[in-house]
Amino acid sequence: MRYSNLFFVLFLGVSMMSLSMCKNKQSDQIGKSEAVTAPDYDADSAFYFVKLQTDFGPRVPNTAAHDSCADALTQVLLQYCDTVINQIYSAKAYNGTTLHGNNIVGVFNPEKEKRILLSAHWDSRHVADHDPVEANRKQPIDGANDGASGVGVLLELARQLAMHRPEVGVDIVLFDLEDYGPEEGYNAPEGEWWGLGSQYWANNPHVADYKANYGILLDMVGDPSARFRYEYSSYIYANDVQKLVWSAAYKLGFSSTFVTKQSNPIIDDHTYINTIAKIPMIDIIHQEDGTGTGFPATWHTLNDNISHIDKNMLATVGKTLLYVIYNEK
Ligand code: AHN
Ligand code: ZN
Repeated sequence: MRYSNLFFVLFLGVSMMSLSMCKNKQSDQIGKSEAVTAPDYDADSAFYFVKLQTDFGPRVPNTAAHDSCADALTQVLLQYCDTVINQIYSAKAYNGTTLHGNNIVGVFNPEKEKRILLSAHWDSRHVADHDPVEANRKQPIDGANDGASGVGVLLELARQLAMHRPEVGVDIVLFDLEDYGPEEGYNAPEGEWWGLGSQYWANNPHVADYKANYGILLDMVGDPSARFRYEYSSYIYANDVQKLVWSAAYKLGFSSTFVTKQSNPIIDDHTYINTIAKIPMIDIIHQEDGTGTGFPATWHTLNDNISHIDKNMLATVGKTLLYVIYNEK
């Protein structure tokens, strides 16, 4: 399964490359100067990269599926990036379990001073503690939206960056151990139990003295009805980045998805990038009123599976990021 997936990725890479070369040739022949500010972003390919992850089943830390998925993600990034680093570490969970983490980092243009940090978490939650069916609440989840969607968007973005090199440096950091926080009702000891992987990276970046101009975190970007608001802690730490990204979305016609309305602050991986690494980072996260959790109805349930992923929403977010990246000089 994994090898056939890999061949599909390779095939997709080669076929898309030749497609885009044909396109350039054709526009030369017509002789018109197209105002192309960003290359194409392929919705089907982004969806493929989400399914590549969920096909392993839940990617819960300390399981074989988790480790196999790490290998697959590393292989994909190795095809597209200049350098790939696996940052291996351990962290203590709220319940005393020692978790084995792997932050996967793909680097474009390592020599460039000006850099953009792009992130999502690739682990999936160990318990469906918000499932409507009580009997399901100890089951692990696929995390198609919560985890895999953001990673899928970034993998397709990496494929595009390999075909059309950006002028700035780009670091894709796929955080592990984001979603192993205490389950609903658990009396956890005092501590920062979410975002263990980003806390580790913020204290131990993949290169010494790492700097980026700004960062963008993706979390739950695959629901067909996703809406992204000005999440309040991003607003406090990185409102300029929000404005930059939201105005890119507006230019592309995505103003009904990226809305300029403030919403509640979230503790997520960007929290530690802002507070520990001191890199201004926003969270593009789907928040929703009326579900009782502040998040979409599938959040931390068994319903967070591939059947609720919309490839066009993945492309909306991916195109917005590409626009931002290609407009940096
Ligand atoms: C808290 O619930 C404290 N943070 C949510 C972060 C998260 C979990 N994002 C996805 N899953
Ligand atoms: Zn989660």
